[in-house]
Amino acid sequence: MFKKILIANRGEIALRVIRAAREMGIETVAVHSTADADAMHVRMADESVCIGPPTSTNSYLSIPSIISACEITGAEAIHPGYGFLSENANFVQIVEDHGIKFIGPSADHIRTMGDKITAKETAKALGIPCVPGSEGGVPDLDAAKKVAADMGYPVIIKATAGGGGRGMKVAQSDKELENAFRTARSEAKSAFGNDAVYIEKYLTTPRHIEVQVFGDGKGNAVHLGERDCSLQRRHQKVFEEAPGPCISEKERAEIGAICANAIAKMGYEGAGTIEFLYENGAFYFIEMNTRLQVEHPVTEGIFGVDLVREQIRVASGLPLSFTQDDLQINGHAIEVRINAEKVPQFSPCPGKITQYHAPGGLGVRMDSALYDGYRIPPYYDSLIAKLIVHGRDRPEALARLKRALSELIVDGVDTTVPLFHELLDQEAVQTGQYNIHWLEHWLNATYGKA
Ligand code: MV4
Repeated sequence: MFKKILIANRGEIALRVIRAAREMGIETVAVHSTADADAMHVRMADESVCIGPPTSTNSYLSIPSIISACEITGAEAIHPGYGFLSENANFVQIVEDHGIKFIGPSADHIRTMGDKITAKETAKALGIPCVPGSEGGVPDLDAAKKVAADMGYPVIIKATAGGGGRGMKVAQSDKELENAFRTARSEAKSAFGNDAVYIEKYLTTPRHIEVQVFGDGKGNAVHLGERDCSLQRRHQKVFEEAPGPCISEKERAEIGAICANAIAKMGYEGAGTIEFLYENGAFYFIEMNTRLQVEHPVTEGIFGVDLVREQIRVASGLPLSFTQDDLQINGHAIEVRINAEKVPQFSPCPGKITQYHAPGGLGVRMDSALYDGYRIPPYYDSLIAKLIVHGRDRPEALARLKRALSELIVDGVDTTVPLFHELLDQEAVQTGQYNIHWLEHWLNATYGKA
């Protein structure tokens, strides 16, 4: 096992990794920008290294600075958290070239899944059900029209270098396709420097269901069920739950086995998420994320496992500490993302926290790097806390969430907390009858079109 690891991240996820490492008897190195000198992750780690100025490009994204911090402190491995360098295959290559272990999948697996056309081809070859669409990339408008004619409208054009909702265009007809295809291509070129696009049948009212997988890099893999992350605004998730309220035990076992088998066959190492759209009882692969996700705690809640501990274990060459048969779902978990943002515009709201009080009690977990008097810097993501609740069933989890939110105090900045109080009063949220469009429709109906 490693004696010391470096966490190439900040905020709540840096604390999350430090906590797992400490329980395993591993020393931790925090890295930070000058804007984060007073941040909680710096205080909580055993050591820290300043890696640059406030802007991420020159600090949390600076590969030379992070490698140097590793060499100076003698850290043997790097945990990337999520975001920043977590899915950067080039970074992984450089880390490994320096004899440092990257806690996560290989550069090749990250590269394969980062290119969405290759990802889909790989998924298909491994037996994962995919959205009907073009075989690989679509070279020109004529080819696009042929694919659309075969499938029928509506269709969606996606950039291979996109993902997470960036670089997509929907077309309802041949007429619209002309514009959509040209725009998708040129936007992909300017945004990603890669104009390759592909086409899929556009699913009109799906849910976003993602399957948590874990591989040991030696051909063994398990799945940890699904999360429903359909409540999103502009491709930013706001509320996530596990298990999915509309997924049966049979469906879970089937899609889970397909995903675990695929991960085993790939020889994938570490945590991964296979994203699906779910409509009319069928799963359709869209993308795979080769990192630990923000919403991983809901899966931890229902399975009672520490996913970061497992990431560190497999990175050090140890086997997973559980088998598929050991994994049983217990109850229901929900996470809400608390952002320093003003609702309904969701405009960032950095500033000083004048009073902070975290909720507690049975089944309540608060993952946050906030403290009384902390100044939220304006340079980074606006996520300031994740409130995760666990209950014996979904109604209990919802009641617990409402109770925990009522205990929470975050003063000094605007947050998304009032939004969650309102959301919990909505029938669609109470019954779980929502899809990927529900939140935006509700926001428009409640606050007016932005
Ligand atoms: C789709 C789709 C409908 N049909 N693909 C958006 C994020 C990216 N991961 C894929 N996305 C979508 N792909 C087909 N064939 C609708 C979306 C989509 C969406 C997906 C998940 C969660 C929220 C979403 C919001 C708008 C569109």
